[in-house]
Amino acid sequence: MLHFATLPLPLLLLCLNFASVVYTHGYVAQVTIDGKTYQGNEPQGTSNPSIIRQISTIDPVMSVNDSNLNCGWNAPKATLVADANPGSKLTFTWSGGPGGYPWPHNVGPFFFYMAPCVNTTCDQYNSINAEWFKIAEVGAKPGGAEWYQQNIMDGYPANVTLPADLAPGQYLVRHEIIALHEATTIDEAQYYPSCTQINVKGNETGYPTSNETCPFPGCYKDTDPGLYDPTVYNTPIQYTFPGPPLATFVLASANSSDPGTNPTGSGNGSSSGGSSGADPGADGNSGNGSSTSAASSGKGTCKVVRPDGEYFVVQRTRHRRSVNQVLRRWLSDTKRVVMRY
Ligand SMILES: [Cu+2]
Repeated sequence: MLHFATLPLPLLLLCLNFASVVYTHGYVAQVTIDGKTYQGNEPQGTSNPSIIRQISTIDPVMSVNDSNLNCGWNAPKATLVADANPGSKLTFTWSGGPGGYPWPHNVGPFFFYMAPCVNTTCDQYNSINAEWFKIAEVGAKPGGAEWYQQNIMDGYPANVTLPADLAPGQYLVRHEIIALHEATTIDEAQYYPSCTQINVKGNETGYPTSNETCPFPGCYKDTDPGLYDPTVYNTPIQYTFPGPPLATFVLASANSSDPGTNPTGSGNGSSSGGSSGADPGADGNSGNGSSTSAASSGKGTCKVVRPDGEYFVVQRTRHRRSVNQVLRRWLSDTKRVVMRY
């Protein structure tokens, strides 16, 4: 049902009188490895040399059986491979899409998987054959009032530390956000996978066991409690991560390598304890939130945000009527509408 009365009237009128709608999801715009920055390519944008496999759309993958669940929508191999080491710190900066919008969701976990690029280098590796192991899973913050994904919406990167015992070789790092804001219905979880190509140096020996790996698609089932979750809005958040368990060599090699720069707490926020070195939202020095508010507060634009984080940016055009129809339909499945301007 509609609750337009909760909108400040002048802003509502602005939104309904201007037009053209941008509906954002997101992609990985940038990765840093031990402080060195690598740019990603915008979906549909120019394909510059990169270590991040370029996806074709910011839209989510919507099925656990979709081959795009592997490395994201239609992602070809990337041309570069970046050096890294056991214990390297990786940060992943998300964008809501071309134009500098922020990541729009804040309900659900995020993950870091790895897979060796078997018998070749990662710039030549077809990831559909990959056997993935999990090095980090990040869910609710301590206390269970909100998810660490909120930090990404706030413009902070998602961080992970590579296992201290990781064996050398070329690997894909599969970083994935799962947005659960509509996962009270089966098959409505949104998957945002991304693959980054790295070459791990050193002479460590850590490796997963075969029962700790699985392919994508294949690691998830649509009935997994962490993917179909009628209680996802209950607090404190109770959550069961989907997919394989954290690889035991990751748990065994976990140490106090967290540099402690995270203002919102350290660790991975998961109930599995220890491990993983995921340090979500650590420093915030590469966030994209500030440019976003500037972009969306320009003359003739406004942004309508639902409590679950989905939002529209509305801009001035001539197609007023169709935009109004879309907006009404979109607002009608939320209980409360919040304007962010
Ligand atoms: Cu989205």
